[in-house]
Amino acid sequence: SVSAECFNPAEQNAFVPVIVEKSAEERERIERAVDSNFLFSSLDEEQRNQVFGAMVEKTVDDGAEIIAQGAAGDFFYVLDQGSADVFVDGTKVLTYNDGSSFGELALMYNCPRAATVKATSPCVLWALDRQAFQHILYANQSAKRSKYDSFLQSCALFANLEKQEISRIADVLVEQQFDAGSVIISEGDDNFAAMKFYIVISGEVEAFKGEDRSVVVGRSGPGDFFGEKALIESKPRAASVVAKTPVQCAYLDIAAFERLLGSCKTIMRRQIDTYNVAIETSPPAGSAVQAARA
Ligand code: 1OR
Repeated sequence: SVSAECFNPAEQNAFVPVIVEKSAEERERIERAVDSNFLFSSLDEEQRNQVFGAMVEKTVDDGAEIIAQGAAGDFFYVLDQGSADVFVDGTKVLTYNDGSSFGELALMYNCPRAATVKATSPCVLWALDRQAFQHILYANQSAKRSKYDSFLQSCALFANLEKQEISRIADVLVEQQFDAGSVIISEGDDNFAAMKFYIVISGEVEAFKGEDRSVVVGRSGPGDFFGEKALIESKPRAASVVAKTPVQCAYLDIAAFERLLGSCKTIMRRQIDTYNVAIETSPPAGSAVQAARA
């Protein structure tokens, strides 16, 4: 097993970012590709410029192995155009399409590649080398560990996890704010590659069924989670989830959810089992049942 020790930028020699000139069109393509990506979500403008500057375009043919499980980590990739499959020990576990990113684990934890990623069409990728990744992207990420460790430890869902496992969740979660009234999850959505699992940090969300969103089927508040059902059951979103107040959430993408929360699925399934009962009885606000049926 691999240590959860983070790369510590303070221990490294001064880093001089390399800038590879980009056209406005190229820059726009990178921006679009990383729009919803967890590693880019908390960068300021200068850091974004550094990352975009350091990225190099790579093209690969259909069938090419972009990453080989077990190899040393060299690059982090953002998929600009094309599709790729992910294999762990020879079993296909995930499909990536435009805007997906991968190859962060070996760079974050200095461990061998955890999966093989193989192009299933001609692909255009943006590659960020290890040094730039660690200095710009990950230096920024690791601050979240101290910020979120204790909150996550207080969540009932993670009660059975080791401290190191919780730290790894903190490393990859993304903060997202929602204004009151914004739709976080839409009923019927079946775009699995883009699906997320949410933990409520502050505020309250409500889950609705039906187009007019008149029937409330659940509420979640701080420490509750939602969005697990579609991921666990591989079914479209069963309800819409809307911010009732301004809400601060932390989310994991589907790959991180599968990788890090496998052992929490029993607890989640127990919650899912309560949903059908709760739908008829319209549970009181604040009870834990509710983590939205989505
Ligand atoms: P890496 O640097 O290890 C392979 O290179 C990449 O595949 C890895 O970073 C992730 O970005 C990506 N387990 C491990 N790595 C995965 C997984 C994964 N999915 C994508 N990658 N899964 C867990 C399997 C138990 C699959 C989750 C759906």
